[in-house]
Amino acid sequence: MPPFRPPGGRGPAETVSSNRSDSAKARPANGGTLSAFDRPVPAGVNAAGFGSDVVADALRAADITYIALNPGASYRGLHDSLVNYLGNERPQLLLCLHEESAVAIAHGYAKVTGRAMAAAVHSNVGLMHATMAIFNAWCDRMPMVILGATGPVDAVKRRPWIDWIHTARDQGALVRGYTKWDDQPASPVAAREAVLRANWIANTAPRGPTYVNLDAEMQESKLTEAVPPIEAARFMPPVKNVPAPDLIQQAADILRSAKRPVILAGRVSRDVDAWKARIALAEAINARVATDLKVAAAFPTHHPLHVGSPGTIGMTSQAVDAIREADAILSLDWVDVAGTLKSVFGTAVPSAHIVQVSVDHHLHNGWSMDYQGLPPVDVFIDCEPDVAVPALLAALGPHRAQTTTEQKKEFPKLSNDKLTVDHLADALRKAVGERPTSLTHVSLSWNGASWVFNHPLDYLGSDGGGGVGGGPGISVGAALALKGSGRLPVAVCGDGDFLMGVTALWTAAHYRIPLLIVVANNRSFFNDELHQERMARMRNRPVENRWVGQRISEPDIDLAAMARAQGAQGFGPVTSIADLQTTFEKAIAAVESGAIAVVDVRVEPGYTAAMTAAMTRKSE
Ligand SMILES: Cc1ncc(C[n+]2csc(CCOP(=O)(O)OP(=O)(O)O)c2C)c(N)n1
Ligand SMILES: [Mg+2]
Repeated sequence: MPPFRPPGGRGPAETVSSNRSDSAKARPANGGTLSAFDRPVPAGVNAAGFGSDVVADALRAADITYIALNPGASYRGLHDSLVNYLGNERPQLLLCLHEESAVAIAHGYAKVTGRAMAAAVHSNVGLMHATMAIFNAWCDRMPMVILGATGPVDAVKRRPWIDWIHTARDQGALVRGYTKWDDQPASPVAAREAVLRANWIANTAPRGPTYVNLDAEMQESKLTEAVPPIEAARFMPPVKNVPAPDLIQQAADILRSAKRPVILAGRVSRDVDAWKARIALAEAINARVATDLKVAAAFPTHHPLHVGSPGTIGMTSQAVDAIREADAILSLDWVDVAGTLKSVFGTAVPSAHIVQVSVDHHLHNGWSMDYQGLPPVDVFIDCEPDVAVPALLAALGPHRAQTTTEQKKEFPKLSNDKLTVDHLADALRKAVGERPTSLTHVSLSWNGASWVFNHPLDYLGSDGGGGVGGGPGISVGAALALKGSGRLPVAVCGDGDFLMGVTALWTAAHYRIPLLIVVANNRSFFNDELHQERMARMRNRPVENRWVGQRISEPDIDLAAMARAQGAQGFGPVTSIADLQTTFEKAIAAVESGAIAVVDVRVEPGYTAAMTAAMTRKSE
């Protein structure tokens, strides 16, 4: 096969070829519209001449569209190759003001597309900045290729002082506990293989971040001989796990004979056909379905079979009751089956038959406990839910969709005359109206009953790792992937989350990535006020001191000004319920004209009853 040439492009003599670019273009949401930004003058380079040119070719062949980065001398060779050899296209650099937002942007992009983009972070220090965001992506099982650099590994080549402090013997050790794979290749050809492997492993379920650490000397070295081209796609074959037929049959038998089955709809894809198949399965067996705000939309929340409303911590009483009464439970890669059962049954083991569909165990390791407790499972199906659900439907045979008597859900009642997060959600819902909308992030104070999820892109899930500060960057990355899709990306961030990740906004402003960020600003790290309240109650100490070391006031921070300072449009602070909807309408108009807009809404502190109850548990 001849080497791939970009259509109408300059087409340097690449050292890898790819036949995968056409399929990439066919994806509906991949943000492929930033080509007008940051155009370098043509460098006239048309053949790989340096080690990092080979790495750049490999990134293009791996179909990496964007590299979110914060720059550094450790990868100045690669940076030059991306700009002057590949012309800053496929992949295109996205400048970020902090490594944490570079990685978060890659995370958000993967949440929409299901595919890895790259993030580049400088030596040990950039990687140190990136770590929390990498952990978030790991816990969220989102693919990305992280490029790093070190060295020169050969001490003789190091500049005094700075190259020494920025060289580490085992830099990958910083992130090995929460990446799927890492490598430090010693030659351009080995680096090419490492990039293809990193991309392949990241995109293969269970997905997650991978890290390739590029020796500065290897990048900057002149190629002494031509690198023989390879056909990249053959080194990244698609991997599919197929369920064992006898286990599917056993699971179908359990579900068919169950009187009160429950489906826990967890980590699933953004695919519309898979969404419909889950609905068909639930209707076929008349299963009640619970969903979870920790992960993206998995089932229509206003379907009669959906129980309660989704939450992040703590479930609604309807979901708890359904699980308590269940005689069969089907987990579609639910994030925490053991914890959910514990919150319903305590230490007792439920008598319901439990079917688990998951590939997650393939990446559990000894460093991170994010794999959660070990649940009792009667039938374990080792594949992704998207594959298992149609197989289960087929094994169930012909069936008639059953009707259900469950009541239609209502939005939260707005009894309080103080401005709460429920008021915020109510006005936002009305301002958004009929527009297709993707909630890219929600605050801890968000009430899952406030919104209808009716499409797999309606909600994209949480930060994954509970690392506060991920919301803005993840939302910028998701908005990048949604750009041009006709969907309105909307993030609802806590003020603590917003403030920690606020510089991600500049990247959206610079590349004209439309996004609405609403800050549920309770002027506090309120989550932890509840924890201090709990401590005070347990120790019989004054509860009224719970705010000390938690409140973000005196001075109040002008969040809209922080947005404006970076080229975003800032609205608020909104302090009255009456102003909410009109302010959101103005902000949405700004977003629809291509801007990133931020609305600061001053809300009363408070969480849902289910969340508060789950958080303030007694220590056991
Ligand atoms: C990086 C990081 N630091 C601290 C915490 C502990 N923590 C959990 S929630 C929270 C408060 C977040 O504040 P905000 O985003 O304003 O949400 P609120 O609880 O006020 O609704 C904190 C500090 C964390 N999870 N991650
Ligand atoms: Mg807060």
